[in-house]
Amino acid sequence: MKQTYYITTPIYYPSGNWHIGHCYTTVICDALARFHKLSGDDVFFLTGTDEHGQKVEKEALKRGITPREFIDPLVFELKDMWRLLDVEYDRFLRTTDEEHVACVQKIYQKLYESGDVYKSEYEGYYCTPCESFWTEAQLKDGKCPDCGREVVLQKEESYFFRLSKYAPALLEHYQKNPEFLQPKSRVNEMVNNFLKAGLQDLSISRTTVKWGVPLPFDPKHTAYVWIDALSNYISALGYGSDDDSLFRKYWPADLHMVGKEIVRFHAIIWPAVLMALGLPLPKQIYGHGWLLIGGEKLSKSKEAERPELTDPYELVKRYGADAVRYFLLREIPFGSDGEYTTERFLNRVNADLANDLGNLVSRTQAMIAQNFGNLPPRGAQEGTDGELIAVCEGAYGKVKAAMDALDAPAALSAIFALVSRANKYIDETTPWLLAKDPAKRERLGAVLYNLAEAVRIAAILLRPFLPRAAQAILQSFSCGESGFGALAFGTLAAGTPVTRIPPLFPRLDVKKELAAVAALNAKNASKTQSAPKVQSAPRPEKQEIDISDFEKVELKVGEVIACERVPKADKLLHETVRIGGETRSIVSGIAKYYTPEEMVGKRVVVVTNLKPVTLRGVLSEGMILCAEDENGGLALVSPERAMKSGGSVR
Ligand code: ME8
Repeated sequence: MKQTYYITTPIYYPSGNWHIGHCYTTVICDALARFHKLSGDDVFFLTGTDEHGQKVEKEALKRGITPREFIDPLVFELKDMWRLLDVEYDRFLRTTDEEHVACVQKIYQKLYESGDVYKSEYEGYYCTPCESFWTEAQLKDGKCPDCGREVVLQKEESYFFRLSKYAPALLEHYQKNPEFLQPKSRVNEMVNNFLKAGLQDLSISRTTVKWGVPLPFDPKHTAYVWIDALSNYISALGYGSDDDSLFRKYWPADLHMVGKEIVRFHAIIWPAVLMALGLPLPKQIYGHGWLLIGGEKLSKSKEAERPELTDPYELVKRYGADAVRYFLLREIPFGSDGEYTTERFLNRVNADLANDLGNLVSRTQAMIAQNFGNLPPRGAQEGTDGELIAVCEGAYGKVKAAMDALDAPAALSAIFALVSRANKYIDETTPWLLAKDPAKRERLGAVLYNLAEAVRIAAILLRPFLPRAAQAILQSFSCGESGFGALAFGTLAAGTPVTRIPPLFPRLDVKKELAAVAALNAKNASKTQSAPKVQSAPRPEKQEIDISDFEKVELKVGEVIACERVPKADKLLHETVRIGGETRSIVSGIAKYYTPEEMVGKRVVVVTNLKPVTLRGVLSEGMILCAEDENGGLALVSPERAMKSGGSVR
């Protein structure tokens, strides 16, 4: 029976300092979502951005721009990162989305009316990077016990949530639902350090932070950013809105996947809020470990001290999305921390992807092409054929059991056991010798058929993890769309066209790569380490014009660096355009004439001083010029020679 599966990542702070550690949560969720989709489940995979709060307000102020100007380019950059990594979410929620803001207000109103929220005064410490409150007793050496950074003493009027009231019910929920929080090691901390020690009521509004959701019953207060953020898991489904069909269909969530440092918010505060709203709790919260460098949590601020390649854009550019996904999904023992080094990454890619998988695919295809052209007939079983077939047939059960336990490394290990068995089968059957003896042609055909099936089955199983490589392999066996329904050994028919593909993962020269990475890091070291990659430059005050004032129009050359379709708007594309030193979000009505993939990399002419507008909820800060034919067909206007982005058009 088709089951619903609702999976969420945390929503990301628009910091811009993305590193490979950030990709971990979302890549795992993407693999899980793809696995469930291929299993026939009705999946809703949610991710997004956590855009309000003091941290963003301060960063924008520092740059002399509005919070919105600060976050918009970063949000597009994050979306671009997910696109590069082949993350296929069903919804990207921004906490600045109108529906989310309305939902947060409804939640506050409901809690206020039920008596779970009261006004008092907050006096205590606040950690801005973590956006969390602490008492003096909770501090570690006077610093934030979570991140070790400075805290500030805060005293202000605030609304409080009666968190203390929910401690007994939460404790009971933990006792009755051992699967609620995983891995088990995280339960002790929550139960012993927090629940049994007794909970304090939680300050849930700020008067000193303006960049937030105003409380409906007292608008000089804004919502505490963690309550705002956690609410995304239900606001994304339309909770409290006129159309809550998604909420009724998908809630409670099957899985909130989060990093271990934010388990406390998800496993105590969020369930208490849900209880107060009278809503069912998520079925499971999983607190995964961290990617470490030198035993410490990988973070961008320490990059200068740790000369490793941690930039996801650079990693994907050099080694491809599948290699990055594979490392994250295979190398880190699930639930625990795992060390990251560039060398470890390169060795893993070489050993498993270039050697084991890559060689198996290319040897199998080359031998079929050289000896038969198309796929030979299956033939009779002999020797170790039965062993290979048994491994192929048993692999799905192992992968499924591992994925049900959320253990991606175990799932990949089962698939690569199949790959290894197939490589061993080549050594056992020595097809290159069979090829020399015309009397053995039938046996050669049978061996190659068995290998082709092993490769095809491995590729289907790899689809959630290495979507690109899996697709390329399956297409080369003329079965690009195969899902889990096509796993039976013997599915491929004799005569199926088999095309050879270029090496999927060319072998990397580790020494050369490490030297290139060192050179790259040295080049970047001169730049400010903590500066976001894409920054909204403070825009000079400009007179905004209407299109009729054409003479005053400012035109510039831009480069499209990312592009996606605007959901539920079949004419619109949403481009991220680099114009000199700044990045803009632009919506254009050209979806009928260009695909998002075609747009990326195009040099275009942009009207840069047009009044910004929001189209279908997406900010448009300019207009891309097009030529129109007599039938209304559109073609982009581009400089005739390669011109630098940012150059003016006169
Ligand atoms: O926490 N290893 O957002 P965020 C593994 N906005 N995972 C890591 C990591 C590392 N070195 N560094 C970061 C927030 N992450 C809040 C969430 S949800 C209602 C609000 C993971 O941008 C981190 O554990 O700081 C988290 O899961 C994700 O990146 C986003 O972190």
